[in-house]
Formats: sequence, structure tokens, C-alpha cells
Amino acid sequence: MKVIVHNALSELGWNETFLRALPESVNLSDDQLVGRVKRLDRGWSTFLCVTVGEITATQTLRECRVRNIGADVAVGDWILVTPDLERIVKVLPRQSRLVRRASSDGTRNEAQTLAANINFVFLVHGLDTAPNERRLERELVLAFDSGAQPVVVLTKSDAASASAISEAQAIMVATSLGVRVHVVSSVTGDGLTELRDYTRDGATIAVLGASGVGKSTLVNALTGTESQQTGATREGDNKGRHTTTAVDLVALPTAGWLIDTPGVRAVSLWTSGHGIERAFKDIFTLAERCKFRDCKHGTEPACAVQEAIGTGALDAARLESMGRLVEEEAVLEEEQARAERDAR
Ligand SMILES: Nc1nc2c(ncn2[C@@H]2O[C@H](COP(=O)(O)OP(=O)(O)O)[C@@H](O)[C@H]2O)c(=O)[nH]1
Ligand SMILES: [Mg+2]
Ligand SMILES: [Zn+2]
Repeated sequence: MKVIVHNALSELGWNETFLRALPESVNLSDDQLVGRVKRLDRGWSTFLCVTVGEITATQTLRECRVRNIGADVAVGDWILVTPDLERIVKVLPRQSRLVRRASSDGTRNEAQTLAANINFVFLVHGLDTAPNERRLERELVLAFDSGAQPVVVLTKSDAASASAISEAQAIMVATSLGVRVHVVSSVTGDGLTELRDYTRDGATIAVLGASGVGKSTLVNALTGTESQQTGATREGDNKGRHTTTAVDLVALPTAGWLIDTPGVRAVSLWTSGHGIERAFKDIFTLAERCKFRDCKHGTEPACAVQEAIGTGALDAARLESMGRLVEEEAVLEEEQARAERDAR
């Protein structure tokens, strides 16, 4: 099977890897539907699709709905659906996924996939408040773990003085170690052109950040629509709202896709690959020069990390922050191991 590169499906993010995952599906037939989940509400998945037989042809996408009973689906997932729209046959293997812990109160040990098959994660922070590097560190771990590429977006530049912007920018650049940091304003449009560069070629971008930082306004500014509701909610109000507007795959004029995630007070880690190592690669690099292999960077002699703190090369708060995330991950891994044992 050959894929025509510029058809509606590839603009939706379809690629050869998804195509190869199809023949492994049971009972594949030409009239089944293959599509991408655009929105989830109360047990239903809305998805953009074509039939299997139409995959290689240039075509227009249809919007359909299917119940997602028994299927673990997230916005951005590619799914195979029966011709009668009765059920989801298969969720194609995810090429990346932004996952967080469903609740941070420690009572529920469950993962929540915020977005699937994403290429970039925009980590949005507002310049109208003091830079929060601790939160950014946590978001970077989450983003690196997703398999997508993080990009830091400092928005509301119109609401901050030039000196406040450069100060915040310096802090966030130092925190994100080589990850690109953009300064933008959704109101004046400053900096948006650079962000649009990420959206080409059917790329999908998840937009992550605290409530009120300006995510939805940014999505609207990039798409030139008012698809996302903005400003209306405060954090405390989130409970009573229904989840229909929570997550949505929104089309960009430049053939890319945005997923606006609900604002979360605190993002909790799920498990991870190497998110912590990547987000704190400065500390991991230093640690290679510690005398002891299992150095905890506390009171051990010849600790390169403590030496760096001593010379001012490393902020002690950053080491503490990493320690908290490592601890959180260890607790989570323990819980998961226990849950696995209990299930046996
Ligand atoms: N001055 C200014 N205000 C903004 C900007 N972006 C968002 N806002 C305001 O910040 C508030 C929260 O924005 P919203 O997009 O709803 O935040 P979200 O919770 O992250 O989706 C709203 O009152 C917006 O009008 C911006 O670039 N400049
Ligand atoms: Mg919003
Ligand atoms: Zn050490």
C-alpha cells in the first residue's frame, strides 16, 4: 500500500507507522472506518474519519460518533471502528502520550491520558505573574515522558514590562536547559508567527499549563477562531462544569492540530521513562563526577552537585525540586507494584 502524502488523512497526522499497525487488526475490512478522536464527551468519541478502503486516496474527512465503552481512548487517538458505528475495534498504538495521574490526592492510583499522538507540548506560563520555575520543571518531566518535544511559551507579554519579561525569560531559559522558550501575546499577536512554525505538516500540539495562564486564548489566536471558551472559569469552579469542553482537537489553518488541555492546579506525575533525567540533565551530568556512584548529594564527601551549589553554579532549590519529583515517582512506582501484586 502506498500513502499519498498530501491527502486529508496525512494532514490529520496519519503516517506509515499507523498504517502498518492496521493489518494486525482483527477482521480488517474496506468498509471499516479509520479516524482520529477529536472530542470525548460522556461516553462518546467524536472522530474524523475515512473508510479503510479510502486511506490511500485523496478524500474528505467525515465526522462521526461512536460509543467508547470498554475502549481506553484519548483525544488524538487513531481508532478503527465498525462500519455501522457500533463499536471501536481497535485503538492504534500511541506514538506519544501525555499522561498524568488522575488525581493528586493520593487516593486514586489511575492514569489519565490528556492527549495522544502529539508532536509538541506547549508549556504555557503567563507573564502577568511571577515566573514559576518549579511548576515548569514538573511540566518538563511530564512533557519529556510523553515522547513529544516540549516548547515553553511565555504569554501575555502585553501585560508585563520589558524588564519583567526579560527577567522571567532568563529564569525560564535557565530552567528549561535548551528547550526553546517563546515570548508571545495572544492579544497583540506578538511572537505567534514563530509558534505557527510548529504547526505545519499535520503536527499535533498539546497545550498544557495552569488554569488562567492563557491557553485557550492562545489556541483561539493561533486558529483564528473562538472555538475555546476563555476566562470564564476560575480554578474553584472546575468541579461543577461538564467535561464536554475540556479537551478538543482543534484544526489550524496551517494544517496542524491543537489540543487544549483543561487547566490543572497541580500536574501529578504518572510514571516515566526518562523525563526526570532529561528535565534535570544538568544535575545528572554533575552527578557523574560525584565520588560515590549512589551519592544522594546530601552530606557525602566529594559531591559534585553540592560543590556546584557552593559555587553558585546550581540553585539549591532546583536540587530540592528534583528530589521531590524523584520521591513522588518512587512512591508511585511502589503503589503500582503493589497494585500489580494485589491483582495477581
Ligand atoms: N493581556 C493579556 N491577557 C490574556 C492573554 N491571553 C489570555 N489572557 C487573559 O487571561 C485570562 C485567562 O485566559 P484563558 O485563555 O481562559 O486561560 P486558560 O485557563 O489557560 O485557558 C483571560 O481573561 C484572558 O483574556 C494575553 O496574551 N494578554
Ligand atoms: Mg482554558
Ligand atoms: Zn553527589
